[in-house]
Amino acid sequence: MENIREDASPNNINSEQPYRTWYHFQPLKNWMNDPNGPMYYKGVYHLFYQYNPDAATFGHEKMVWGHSISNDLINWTHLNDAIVPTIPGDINSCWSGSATILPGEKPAMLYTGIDQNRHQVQNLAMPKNLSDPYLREWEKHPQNPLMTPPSGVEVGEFRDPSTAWQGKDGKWRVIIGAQNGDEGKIILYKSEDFVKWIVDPIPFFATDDTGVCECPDFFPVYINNTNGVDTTMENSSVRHVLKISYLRRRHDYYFIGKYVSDKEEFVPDVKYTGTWKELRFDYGKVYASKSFFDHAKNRRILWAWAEESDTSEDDIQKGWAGLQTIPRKFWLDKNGKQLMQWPIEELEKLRGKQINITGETLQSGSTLEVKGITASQADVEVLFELPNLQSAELLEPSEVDPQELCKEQYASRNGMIGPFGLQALASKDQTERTTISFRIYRAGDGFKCLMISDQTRSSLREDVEKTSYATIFDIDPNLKTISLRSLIDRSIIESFGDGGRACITSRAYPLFATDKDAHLFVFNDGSQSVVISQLNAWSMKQAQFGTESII
Ligand code: DQQ
Repeated sequence: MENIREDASPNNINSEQPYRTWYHFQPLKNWMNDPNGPMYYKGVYHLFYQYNPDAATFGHEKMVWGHSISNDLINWTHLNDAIVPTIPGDINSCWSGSATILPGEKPAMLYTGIDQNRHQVQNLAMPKNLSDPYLREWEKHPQNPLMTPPSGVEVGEFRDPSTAWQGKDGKWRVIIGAQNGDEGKIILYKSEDFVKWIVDPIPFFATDDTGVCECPDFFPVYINNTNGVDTTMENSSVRHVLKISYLRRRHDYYFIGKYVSDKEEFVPDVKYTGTWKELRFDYGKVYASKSFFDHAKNRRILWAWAEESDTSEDDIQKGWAGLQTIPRKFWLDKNGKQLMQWPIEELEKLRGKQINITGETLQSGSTLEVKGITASQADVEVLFELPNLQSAELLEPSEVDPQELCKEQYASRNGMIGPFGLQALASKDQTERTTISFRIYRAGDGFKCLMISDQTRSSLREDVEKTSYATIFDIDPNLKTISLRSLIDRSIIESFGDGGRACITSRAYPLFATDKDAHLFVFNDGSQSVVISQLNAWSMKQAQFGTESII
């Protein structure tokens, strides 16, 4: 890209910053949270994000939209902030929102403003110059705000417009997260011209006892096809997905269901239960995710904010806080019951030196070091060959909250098949390590796999949060192998189990296992041996992060 300076890249910063990442998206400094308005426009990918330009902490009065561009979603150029408080309708902050590409390839950003009364309202911003593929300048619509809190919605809990879509009647629809008391709501608005919006009196979706629904995302996914599809598609070849970020739980949940625009109705296949059984994109530390349809490559891509787990004082000292996950392609599983995810293929361009291990048996209690790569920045894919599943221990009761299974009473018992997996960001003596493991159970008539990212020994520092994360999923009784891929990047580990069926992102801040002192191990603590059918691990090169020179 022209006019790009690389001298301000984080590459220089990294040597003194063991937790600053090499290939995950982050601004040069300060606080970042939600991804906003990701899109592809005239050959360029755009990512906007919630940003505090002044500090490494959330800016209560001055959040703006940071803006970066890329050719490949991996190497980025940071531009000037795109949307900043300037009008009464956003003078106290520009909060999250989404991009819609209007006919004639015109991007339109609906975003939440915190207005002069500290009420939450929805505004529209459009690019000043459509012939600039970088969309450097944005202007706000003179009629802003276009939506103010409707009745039955708290004035301070009405936010995060989704990407809009057109119903069969040609009218635009958009959903907005809201709250009334304990009830979480998703409010639907309709418009003919994208400026005058009429509220639908019946909430599009509502959940009791959840509190505010943040960052709703609503889009179709193909049945039996991994390609993505434009947000407006509505026919028998697709199902619909509604994603909600529930603030009280700090997790993103999604519902698969049927959408009928004539009736303004979304009927989820499974109702919200508020239990551990809810579907989630990621069972680890991510929040406020947002997807977009990448029409250049016909795929739907998910971005999500990976929050810090260290203290606010640490963030101030580091000078930054917040990462974005590696963009993930996702699609509906063949079973129609869940989404599958995989890091975008472009990431593989950063793969450097490769190590391969084939056909190695891991006896009970054994650990094998994966040597020869930069273990603090790596991409690891392992395929484990499983013993006969009948030898797995029985899970009783067969339905247990996987978070419970991480606790001492279960975890201290070594299993028959597993735990086995990876120890990442580990010190040589393994006293520090983040353990990503599988454990197989017989449960009822079938089999289940428990996937855990165990953070309890992730750092010898005492002042960082070390919550472990877990999920459990059904596996085929004839399953012979199971795969694990982990993207390790200094203070973040994104793990994808069983080809993207289960994902867990964790943050780790090792005291000793940093840079050249970080190690990677494969291990098996189950009574039965497992075989490393194939392991490939790559050192990861740094992604390029530049800033645009002032023109
Ligand atoms: N973050 C934004 C809000 C949104 C929340 C403010 C979710 O718009 O609800 O930075 O993390």
